[in-house]
Amino acid sequence: MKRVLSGVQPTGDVTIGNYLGAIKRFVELQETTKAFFMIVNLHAWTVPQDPVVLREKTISLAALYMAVGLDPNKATIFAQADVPEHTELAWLLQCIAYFGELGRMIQFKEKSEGKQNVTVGLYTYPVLQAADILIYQADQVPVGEDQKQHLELTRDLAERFNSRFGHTFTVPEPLISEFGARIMGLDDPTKKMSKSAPSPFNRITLTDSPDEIKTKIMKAVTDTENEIRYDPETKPGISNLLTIHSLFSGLAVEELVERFRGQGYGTLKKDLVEVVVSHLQPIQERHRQLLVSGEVLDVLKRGAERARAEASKTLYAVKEKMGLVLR
Ligand code: AQP
Repeated sequence: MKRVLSGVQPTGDVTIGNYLGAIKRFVELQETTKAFFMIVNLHAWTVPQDPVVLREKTISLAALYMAVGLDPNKATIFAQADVPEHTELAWLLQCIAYFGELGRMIQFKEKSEGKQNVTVGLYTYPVLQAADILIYQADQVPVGEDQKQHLELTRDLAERFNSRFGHTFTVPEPLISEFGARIMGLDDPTKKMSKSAPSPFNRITLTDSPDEIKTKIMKAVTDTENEIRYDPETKPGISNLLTIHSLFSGLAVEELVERFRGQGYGTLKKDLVEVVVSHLQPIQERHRQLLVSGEVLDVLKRGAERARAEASKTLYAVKEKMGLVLR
């Protein structure tokens, strides 16, 4: 059975970009693979966090995983900081990673641009991400397009380690959808939708109320024409709305273009509001129930135990090859 690993940072409210690009696919993958889905709360610390909020968001994200359909009996659901083997392996991988290759990471450049006191953690976190993946011998990693470069680094590190020390790691493949791997910001459809974009009008979150969803979609930036057509180059706003509609409604983009032919952007937007609200409402209801049930901490505890049992096997093999096992 193939192994799959992925994660989401508890750094704000999960967006429909995170959902459509990654989490929605986790639910399908848990049926056919040995799956590990984590909440990457150590990665969150690459930028400043409020500890109380971070703890709350971590639990809320675990509840959201379950609310969208992840089943702790099928997939291992855990928090990254509960499995210390990740950071130990990350250190060892840092000792084979090159300074220059980390400096080329686009996310590092984007997140550090114009900032003072950029942390070493922001620079080295792609190596921790590599450790997260390699420690479970993952074959596949379902991610959005923004993570492609980090996955390349993970593959390079795995291959470098294997060629220096003998076969140890599975070299993972990214699983990036052909469609919807990059949901764009509603306020600026030339940039990706993001949890941490400064304006709340950039994103729809999975916990937004129907009114918030309506306001954000109706305000979404489009263009000065009035033709509904899919063309991400010249019509990024409308193309993004069509993409979101298609992924939520299950209707093909061509079908939607046909259905809204000759109608204004307002009609498409109103229909999209209904589609998104009706998809998110049951998830939000289940999310609320899970948060009051107290079940989540238990799931994370059991998940961490299962994850540690797997992770410690790989870590032992690595330490043995590197001359670090003494007894
Ligand atoms: N806009 C997007 N479209 C499709 N997929 C996306 N992902 C992120 N944004 C989009 C995918 O969501 C997963 C979880 O992302 P993450 O929490 O690890 O952090 P990120 O990639 O940096 O996403 P954000 O939303 O931009 O978070 P912040 O603002 O905290 O940095 C990943 O698989 C990602 O590809």
